[in-house]
This record gives sequence, C-alpha cells and structure tokens, in this order.
Amino acid sequence: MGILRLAHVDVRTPDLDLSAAYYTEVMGLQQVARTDDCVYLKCWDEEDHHSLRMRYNPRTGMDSFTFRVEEEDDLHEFEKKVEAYGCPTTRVSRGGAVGQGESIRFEVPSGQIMELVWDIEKTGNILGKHNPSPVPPPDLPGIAPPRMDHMLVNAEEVAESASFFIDVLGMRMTEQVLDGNGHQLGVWLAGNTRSPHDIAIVNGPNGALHHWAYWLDDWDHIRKAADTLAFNGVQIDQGPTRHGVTRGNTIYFFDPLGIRNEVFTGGYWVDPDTEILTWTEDNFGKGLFYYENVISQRFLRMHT
Ligand code: M3P
Ligand code: FE
Repeated sequence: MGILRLAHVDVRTPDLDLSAAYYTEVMGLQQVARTDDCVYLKCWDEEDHHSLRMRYNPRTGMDSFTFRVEEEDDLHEFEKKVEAYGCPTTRVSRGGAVGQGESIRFEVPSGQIMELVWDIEKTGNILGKHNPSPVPPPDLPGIAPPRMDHMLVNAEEVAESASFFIDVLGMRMTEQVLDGNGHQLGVWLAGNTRSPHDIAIVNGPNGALHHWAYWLDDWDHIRKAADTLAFNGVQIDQGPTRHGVTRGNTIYFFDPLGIRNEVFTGGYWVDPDTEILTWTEDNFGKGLFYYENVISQRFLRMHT
C-alpha cells in the first residue's frame, strides 16, 4: 500500500489560450484534450492521460493536486485513514473527471485540495510499445521534458503538514530544514525510492502552490531550457543552478500568468533505510541554491 507518484496538477488560468500556447510551445508539452473550459496536457514520455489540467477561471490558482496510489484497494484504506485523522473526504465517481476513474478528495492540513486516484486512463507515451525509439522526435517544440517530477506547496505549520503526509499517507521524509529552535521550515517527502522528493512543503501561506517541476535527463538540458526560456522572453526566477537540498540541478521561471515552473535533474536514489538529511537555518542559503548561497525573497515570498 502506498503513494506511487504525482499524477497531475490542476490549475486555473484567466487566459486559457495564452496558457495553452506557453505550455505547448515553450514548455513543449503535448495537448491531449480540450473542452470548453479546460486544456489537458502531458509530457512526451508519460503513459497516463494527462499530468496538467488548466481550467479557465478569472483567478489564477491551484484547484488541486493528485497522487496515484499503488493498488486499487489503497483508495479505500487511505479514505479511512484520512477520515480518522480528521479530514473529511469526498468521493468523485467514475465519469466525474476526464482521464480517470474513482478518486477521493480532501483538504490537507495546510489547506490545499489533494486527490488520490488509482484508476487512470493509460494513453501511452509518444514512442509506442513496438520497437520504440529511445528518444523523442528531434523537432519537438520547446523544452519538452519527458515527465513531471515533483511539486512544492506552502504551509504555515510545516511540521503538522509533514506529519499528515508521513503518518497518514505513508510518505518518507528525505530532507528537512530546521530553524534555531528545531522547528521544521521545510520538508522533502518521497513516496517511492526513485528520488528524494515527490512533494516538498516549505513555510509560507496555507493553500499556496510554490511550483511544480518537470524532469530533464541531463544538466545540459537545463542549460538548453534556459536558452529556450530567454529566447522566448520568459521571466526566469532563479538559476540555472544547483540545490544543496536534493543535490538537484534546476532552473525556475514563471508561466505567462505568474505560476512558477521548475525543470530539474539529478538528485539521488532513496532506499527505505536512507537516513534523513538535516539542514540548519544558517545553511538554508546553500540548501536552496548551493552556488549562490542566498535566500531570495522573491523565491520565498511569491506563490500562486
Ligand atoms: C525545491 C526542490 C524552497 C525550496 C525549494 C526546493 C521553496 O524546489 O526541488 O528541492 O524553499
Ligand atoms: Fe522543486
């Protein structure tokens, strides 16, 4: 039983056409479906129906984020556990959302709406399953990341929120940042053994989305992403640089409506017996951006 991976992020945009143009042409995602008020997008190597839903709404923001659970029965088990913790859950039945079957939704302690799902429509990656090319077509537009990697949400009480993800959802903490009194300022949580985080929680306003990140295979692809972003006049937030926390290589930037995106590579493998890494507040600058060793106020204070 457990959390398998980040499945999709659902956000609102006041300009669906502009957002769709940016995520297809600059980020280089595939548009898989469009309805009157929604656009569904995915990366070229993702097997599931979509990993990003953008919905028209006058106010930019995050509707919800969805994790896939390992087994069908897990949905019911998590429903009981989340209810027992004190968070009311609602069931969304098959047909209630595009590209997936039954799910449960609830508000996490820091106020964001989280969804768990097992039954996801598998539409396959763009390479197919017979004699697949190991690389995508060379003419894909934009950055064209192979998959979504992780996300980061803010919480006023990081420790409370972290304990929900760890004790109720069974995720593992890989790294944490502690203030001088030993209180958690940030935690990095993994649901699997592939990487140091599927979600991170950092101190900030409840309900906020800090960013979601796409995986790239190589540090050189981060450099190429920077070129693509600068060429297209995209506002870069930080980097290209390296995180101390997670050791990942990274660049942050803003989509046309001000939602922060990241592309990320590196990190390390996590095993069930991997010990937690702890950063102290006086080293948080290096933890955030190892080369710069500065805590950027825009980076910490701007959210969606
Ligand atoms: C990451 C990451 C903050 C730290 C961000 C770190 C907002 O995005 O991928 O490790 O403090
Ligand atoms: Fe990140």
